[in-house]
Amino acid sequence: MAKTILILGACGQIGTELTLALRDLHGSESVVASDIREGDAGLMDSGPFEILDATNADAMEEVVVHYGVDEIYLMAAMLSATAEKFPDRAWNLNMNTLFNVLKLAKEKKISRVFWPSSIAVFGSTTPKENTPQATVMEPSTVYGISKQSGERWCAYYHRKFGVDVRSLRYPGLISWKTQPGGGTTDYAVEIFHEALRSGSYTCFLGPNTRLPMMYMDDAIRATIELMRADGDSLGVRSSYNLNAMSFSPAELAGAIRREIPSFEIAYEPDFRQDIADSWPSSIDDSQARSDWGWRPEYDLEKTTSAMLRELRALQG
Ligand code: AKB
Repeated sequence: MAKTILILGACGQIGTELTLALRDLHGSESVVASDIREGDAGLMDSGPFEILDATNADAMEEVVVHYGVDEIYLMAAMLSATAEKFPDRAWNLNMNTLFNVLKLAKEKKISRVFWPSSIAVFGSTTPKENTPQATVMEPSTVYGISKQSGERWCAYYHRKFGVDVRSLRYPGLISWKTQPGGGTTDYAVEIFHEALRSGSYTCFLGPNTRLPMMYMDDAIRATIELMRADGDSLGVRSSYNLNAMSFSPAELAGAIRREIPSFEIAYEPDFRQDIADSWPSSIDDSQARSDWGWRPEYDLEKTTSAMLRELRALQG
């Protein structure tokens, strides 16, 4: 029998594309999307959808039992910039949803869990270049603290109860289908929309702030490859470092200017600059490469061309 997958937070930036990719792979009826609000037509019309608050453990269990769910992808989260404004809500959402899912797995009501972590688990005392898989981790943001705690809980549930939980430390994600919301790396998506709309962009990070980034197609492929990997080969049950490229706002503006020579960028750093300054500039993902064969496909040039091409096509 085909397995049934539940996506929590299916209407967000990653959730939308992940749901569509998993429906392509496993068939529409096998992938149940859920969120606290409805998503775009592409998501709503392509398979089953449930309004579900992932902090509500009973409601989650009802959906799991009703559909006979085997695997959960928990994509609901409050990102770094918003979490600084609403620390209590961020902690509640980011932690309690994870506990709800891990508990279902511990009780053998589901068999596998995906939970996203982030480069935000690192802090200013972490080596900034080529940040290793295992290193000093002293996150300074509410979001980073919740992700680091979540990683420890994932490793604990795996070791103590045999829960098959798998996780990636996503860098900033660049996508054209759905906008991000409330992150520090969101500028790298906004800039493309503004380049095409107005020909200029004012960036909330300074010109030389280099951060790890990834095109969404790579992130979705990484997620699916990790979830299909042989569990015995996975040496990391907290969360894997994942790398594709690193660039600064000035470098991204330069790549856009190669296609739109008149594009202009200005800089007005705000509170998100401090968050970005505490994160790594580049990531060592050698363990993901050796354990389950991870290889990125999109660099800065390829990402820039794909984003401009797809957004232009959307505009018609
Ligand atoms: C954010 O900026 O908060 C996220 C992340 C790096 O996890 N995109």
